[in-house]
Amino acid sequence: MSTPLPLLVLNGPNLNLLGTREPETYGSQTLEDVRALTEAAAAERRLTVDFRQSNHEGDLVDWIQQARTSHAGILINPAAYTHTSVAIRDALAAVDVPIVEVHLSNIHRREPFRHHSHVSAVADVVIAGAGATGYALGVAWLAERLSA
Ligand code: CA2
Repeated sequence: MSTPLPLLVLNGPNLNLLGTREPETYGSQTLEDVRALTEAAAAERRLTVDFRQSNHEGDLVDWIQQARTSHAGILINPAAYTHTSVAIRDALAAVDVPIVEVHLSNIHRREPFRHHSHVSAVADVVIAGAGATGYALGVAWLAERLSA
């Protein structure tokens, strides 16, 4: 049997600062902690993860485009680009793999400018408010979808 393609896990701007500020909103885990729990959730299901973070919209667009041929599914926390980026939305719409949008916080319980996501309309699944566990939940859904 051939090795399955990895899952692409993308993290948008400022998520590299996780664990350093605003623990009441984003939890106290660092992005490295989130990487570890995401990799563990994937490994339990015999999948691997390609975990990346960028503060630059173009990097995220390039990586999404590349995933068309190199990854089995995408889990993305677009961070602030959730609410602003038509470019990320369009890139995701052009990829024919399952897509999970994840947010650490419940964006609908926060400021009105966070209530709209450009990404949700092109995501298969949206998870918000489960903290870092949302990444593991997203991996579980992707694994189930890919095995179907
Ligand atoms: O809840 C989420 O996961 C968000 O995607 C996080 C974004 C925010 O703009 C979205 O509305 C919701 C912010 C990520 C920045 O995270 C920081 C963590 C610690 C210190 C500073 C920023």
